[in-house]
Amino acid sequence: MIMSGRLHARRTDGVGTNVWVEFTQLAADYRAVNLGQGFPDFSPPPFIQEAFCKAVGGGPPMHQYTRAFGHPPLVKSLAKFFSRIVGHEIDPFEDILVTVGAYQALFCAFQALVDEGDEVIIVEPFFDCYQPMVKMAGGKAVYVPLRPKVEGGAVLSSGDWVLSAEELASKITPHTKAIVINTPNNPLGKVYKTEELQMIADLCIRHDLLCISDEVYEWLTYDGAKHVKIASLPGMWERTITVGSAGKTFSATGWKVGWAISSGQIIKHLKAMHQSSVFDCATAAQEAVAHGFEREYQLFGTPESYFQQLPAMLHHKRKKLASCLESVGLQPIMPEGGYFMMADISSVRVDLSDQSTNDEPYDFRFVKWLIKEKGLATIPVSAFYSPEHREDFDKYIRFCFVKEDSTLDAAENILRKWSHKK
Ligand code: IK2
Repeated sequence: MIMSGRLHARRTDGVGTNVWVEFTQLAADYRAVNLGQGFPDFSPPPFIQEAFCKAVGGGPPMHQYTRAFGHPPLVKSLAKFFSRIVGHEIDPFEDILVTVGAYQALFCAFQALVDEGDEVIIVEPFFDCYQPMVKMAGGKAVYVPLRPKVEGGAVLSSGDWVLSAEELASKITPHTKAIVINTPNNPLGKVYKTEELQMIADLCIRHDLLCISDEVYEWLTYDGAKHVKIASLPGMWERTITVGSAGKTFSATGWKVGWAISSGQIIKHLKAMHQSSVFDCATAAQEAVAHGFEREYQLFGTPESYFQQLPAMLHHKRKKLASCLESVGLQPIMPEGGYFMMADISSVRVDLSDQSTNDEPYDFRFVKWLIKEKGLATIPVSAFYSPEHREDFDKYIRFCFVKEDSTLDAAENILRKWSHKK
């Protein structure tokens, strides 16, 4: 019999099942209409599917290992594309690491940059993997919430959630290594304005901090909101790690192609983590994504660009979901960007006493009830908060609107039936 202490490393303590594992399984078990996990249930655009098929038919090299840190055509097209946006000449071979989705880019960043005892400031709500990744790197996560500025009325837009410069500055200590932001934000949909990014940049520069900027939804902004890269602000290129995802960019989340872009001085450390973990990513998928970026480079700013077409399509889906939620009395927070919409459930009266897990946050119990009793899957928003702030934000649930209209209609039917019975 092996002693239990020998069956695991301490860095895994407290890193249990995450919300995706639990709620994706529950949605499948109950065959729920799934507005939970953030993936499109429609196909990627034909040009990227064709690029993938062409890559697969492209002969032996497409089926073998490629360069460990990124397939050359892909790093070249990413460098060409993003140099224009960041306003800095990006070196394809020094400044970019291609990863297994944005997830692995984040993992490499935390492993490569956070030392034992370092503090990492995370803005809440945050994509939930940041916290265990900081912990596994030996660091300490320190949280600062975006707060709704309530001026005599309901919070109607993600733009109403703001970060206090004083509160953020108060979290910085001599141990602080980095600030993590996510814009457009998952789950809130906030798109940081230039002034807000400048405030964060000023603190990073003043205190010599790194910035990890998760920008996987960078092309998805609505109603005139503009995505700005913090790496493009003066003095930020050399201290920002920008994380991106082909999955979100081309509606192909299952391809799991992502990247980290920064100065070569930083990327070389992420490369060390990558080569010692996965080493290499799937060649054909990278080849297809390279074609996608080449196409988008040519069409940039035109109506044919997918980076214009996708947000235009999602704009309608977002409106459709918002009016459905409003009509059944769930107040949505209109997202300025991204895949998701949060809705306030505090006015909904539901008897959750049957939920056996009373020690869980209210929104967890509510979402389980919604899946089991009504057949509709969403995600509890307190999963995107630290344990210390979870209770303050357990009256929201998150809906993904990047779904076929028929899926949104099915969700609407469920909500309408339920609201008539209430
Ligand atoms: N960063 C953010 C902010 C993400 O939202 C994701 C993907 N999350 O989607 C699941 C959900 O919220 O329902 C990632 C990183 C990871 O991206 P990738 O799929 O490229 O690894």
